[in-house]
Amino acid sequence: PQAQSYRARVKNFSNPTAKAILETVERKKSNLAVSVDVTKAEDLLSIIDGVGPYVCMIKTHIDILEDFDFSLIERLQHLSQKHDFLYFEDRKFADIGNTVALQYSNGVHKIASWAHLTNAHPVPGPSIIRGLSSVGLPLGRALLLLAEMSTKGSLAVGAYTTDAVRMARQHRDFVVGFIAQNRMEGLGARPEDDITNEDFLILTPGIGLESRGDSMGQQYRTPREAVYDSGCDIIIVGRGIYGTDPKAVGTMAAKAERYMAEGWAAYLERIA
Ligand code: UP6
Repeated sequence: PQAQSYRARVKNFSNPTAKAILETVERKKSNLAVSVDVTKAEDLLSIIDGVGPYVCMIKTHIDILEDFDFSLIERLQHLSQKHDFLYFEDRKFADIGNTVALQYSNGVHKIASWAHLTNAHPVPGPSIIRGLSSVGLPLGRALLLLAEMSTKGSLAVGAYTTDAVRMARQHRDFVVGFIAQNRMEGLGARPEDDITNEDFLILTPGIGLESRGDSMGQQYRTPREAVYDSGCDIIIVGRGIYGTDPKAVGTMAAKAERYMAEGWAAYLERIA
């Protein structure tokens, strides 16, 4: 998959969200997802409107908004149509199947009703996938497992990562890839597993051009390190784009354009 174009990989997936992600990346020539981690709905909307032309995906932490109200969802959906991108709610589910199914469909956020993609920690085992897919699969949604993390001292390494990939392999209709730092195809495959055309989407956070980390354990790589050196598919950039001033939308748009260009150049170099 590292050497195949995004377009050629559409056929490797049965899940409609996975196909839509690859098609959007190809159409917009952007493998950039912007993580908009702000606490005011108006800032969220204005940043999304500013960076929207340069992204294939917007990643949210909807639960950090101080003024969330479900009417916001309609405004978010309007922006995704205007700018042609998908929503990834970075919920990091981590409970038993029954509980995550309720968290995914209910509560004030009703994540499954609007987020095309969400993610889960594999720590509870395969039951977390069954719980989430009972809600998301009929809606055409998709799930990523967190196989690795970008933080210093992460416990998601070695056998944990391998077992995450094995879990995903058993649920390819709904689990379309990973939050990870590296490619995962074939990892931990058993003789009975058919991995000939195995393809996972690798979305990678911990991306920055101007810094190598923060004071709380985050570690950054450049778009080229992630996409060319490690073969990741989509770069996730947060503070590197929205910075410290949530009102400086013009600056953010320029930064998003730069990350998009670097991410795409690294991809073209990779498939060349
Ligand atoms: N995120 C990581 N690392 C992971 C998983 N998720 O940073 O392994 C998420 C964070 C944040 C974003 O929750 O929303 O990606 C990274 O933000 P930043 O670019 O501002 O550091």
